[in-house]
Amino acid sequence: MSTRRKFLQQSILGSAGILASADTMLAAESASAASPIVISTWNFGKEANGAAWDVLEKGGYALDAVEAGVRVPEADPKGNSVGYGGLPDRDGRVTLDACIMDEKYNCGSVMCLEHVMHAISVARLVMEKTPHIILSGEGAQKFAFANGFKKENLLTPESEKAWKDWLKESKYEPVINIENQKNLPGGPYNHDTIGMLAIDAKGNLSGACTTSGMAFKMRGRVGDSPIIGAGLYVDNEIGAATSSGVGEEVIRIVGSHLVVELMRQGYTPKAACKEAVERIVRRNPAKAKSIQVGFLAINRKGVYGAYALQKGFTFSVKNGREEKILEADSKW
Ligand code: SD4
Repeated sequence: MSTRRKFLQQSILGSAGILASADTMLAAESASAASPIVISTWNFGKEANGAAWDVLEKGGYALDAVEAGVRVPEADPKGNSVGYGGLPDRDGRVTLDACIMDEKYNCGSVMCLEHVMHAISVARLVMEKTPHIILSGEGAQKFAFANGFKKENLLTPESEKAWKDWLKESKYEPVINIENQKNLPGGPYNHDTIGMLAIDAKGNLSGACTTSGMAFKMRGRVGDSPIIGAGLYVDNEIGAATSSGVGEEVIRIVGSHLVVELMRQGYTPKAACKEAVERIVRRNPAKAKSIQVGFLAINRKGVYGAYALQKGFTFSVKNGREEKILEADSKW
């Protein structure tokens, strides 16, 4: 089939909304690798992508784009799974996990960071200003304050109320697709971790991932999101991947790195995400049925794809031609 015919066919499928089930080929088929694109997890990625796009469309750097993008949900008190307004741990403390990675394997991460809204920007500073990759807890906070970050209270009255309600039974049962649970604070704005991947006009990739982690986790618990290779991985030669869902299951399989390595072996982004999900299922099918994990990936040509354990894992896409929210295919 000629490239033009393929592109037309793809456009028709796209306008009929059928693209969600396929690896999306628009960027690969219709433009060179020098077409900026940004993709991110969940519906709230749409607004975040807008901020990233402001950087990308001016020819800006993918790393600046992903940092600017994920700062949007970090600052939104209505979202209860990222940054300000995030649901606390079982001791009532909001603790943030975040990491960032550029096109040269440079990376930075903060774990269990308290009282600082923009964990992603602290992670970037760890990458750029220290000889280390990860700072955690008190040390991460000290570093943030020393670099001019303000001390802030991240626990909103809504999240505090949800925690107090939770304390009555104190049962730890992670909720699948928390964004669909209308009984939690924030109404339609409940969402999970944001993982964002971008390609800039030079064809370079970067990624960022930031979260308040699983609601009502044990004090000190760290999920996949700030762990390079688990919640996020970027290899400029191949592509990038990120994840959302129950972090423990993602860490076990070093999920995002696995997805990138599968793409290196020739898997399409969606097929790579699917294989990572299947690995979680093979380990413990019963457990896999009761939780959500979703992977989102892009290759260096701009082809992207996603796959999840359960229905309802959405992701947002923006490039020079379109802006949309898609639902990933899923195992169940
Ligand atoms: C974690 N992966 O802390 C994060 C939370 C998340 O959907 O993405 N929830 O395990």
